[in-house]
Amino acid sequence: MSNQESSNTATNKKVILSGMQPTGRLMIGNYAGALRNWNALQHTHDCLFCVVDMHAITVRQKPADLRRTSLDVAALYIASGIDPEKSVIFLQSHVPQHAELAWVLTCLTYMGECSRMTQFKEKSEKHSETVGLFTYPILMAADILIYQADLVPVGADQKQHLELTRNLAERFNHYYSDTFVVPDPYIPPDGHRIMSLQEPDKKMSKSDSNQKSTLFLTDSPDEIRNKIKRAVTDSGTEIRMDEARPAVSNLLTLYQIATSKPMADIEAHFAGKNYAELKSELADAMIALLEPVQAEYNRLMDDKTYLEQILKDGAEAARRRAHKTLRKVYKKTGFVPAFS
Ligand code: ATP
Ligand code: LTN
Repeated sequence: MSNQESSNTATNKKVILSGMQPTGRLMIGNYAGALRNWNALQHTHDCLFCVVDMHAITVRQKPADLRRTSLDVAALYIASGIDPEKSVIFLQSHVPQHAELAWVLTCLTYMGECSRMTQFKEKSEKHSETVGLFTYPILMAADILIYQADLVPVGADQKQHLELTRNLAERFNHYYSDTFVVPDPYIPPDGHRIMSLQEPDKKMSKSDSNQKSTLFLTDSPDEIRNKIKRAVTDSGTEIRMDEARPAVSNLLTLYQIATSKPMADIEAHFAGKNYAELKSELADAMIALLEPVQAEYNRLMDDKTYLEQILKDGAEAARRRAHKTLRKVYKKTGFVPAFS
């Protein structure tokens, strides 16, 4: 449990921090596994959502792509319902305190703690084994601890990083004195894992090289219809959830995301129908789900000044909060305050 109470004494709400990497266009898995829950949480919690562009460069990025995708991700946060009046939305690189805290935490982290991270092992097989990839989880810990977050909504693959974050917070608190809230992971009760449309035993990913595998939030109705039509199916004809038939189960899960209906009703609806009918109805439902998101996204991209203002205000609010924590940390560490 937390060593300290939630830092937001003004609102008495628990603080939530989460983020996504701008490593590609957002897709339906990001919506189902994260954005939908962030949306719900912002009504009851004090939420900060960042676009973690500094994490994205742990894997080589083309500068023009990174610039475009970072704004794209921010616009899609807002278009899918994250309300800038309720939540703080910002780009990680606009708040230098993340990197500054990360350095202090780096000096408290043992080599073994980073080298046992499974995501590091997986990513360093596919990409250059840089020190940035190695210390990635320490920057993530800084993202969280700098805002004294109580809860961190993440997918199961991030639990190990959260564990390190907790250990670092406890280590700092123990060595210096109580400073950080020790955050808990928040694994959503109805978390859905969306699988690739082409290889249903692999998770859908925004950076998959095969674009047919992924339903992007900005895909046109034709693209959505075509990708769903070409999605692989399993043997057998029955349309119901079945662990042994990941392809049909994935299509049904997507239908549930798009319609918010209970799975039992969905299975009853498709009883006796065929794959073509399922795919056609799923495409209709997905197009209807994404239509308002895309309309809002297009509006935001057409008027960049509004988006830029939100990110400017978000970064200012985030910097104010981050500065408070960093000042305490520097003082406790023994750094001489800057002379004015
Ligand atoms: P990359 O392809 O760059 O590894 P990704 O698309 O797999 O990225 P992340 O940026 O790692 O996704 O994740 C952002 C958020 O979206 C996380 O909270 C993660 O749990 C969620 N998420 C990602 N992919 C899926 C998926 N297929 N199903 C459900 N949730 C997902
Ligand atoms: N590692 C996370 C992205 C991320 C994050 C964070 C999530 C970076 N910093 C802080 C929650 C809180 C990912 O790859 N999904």
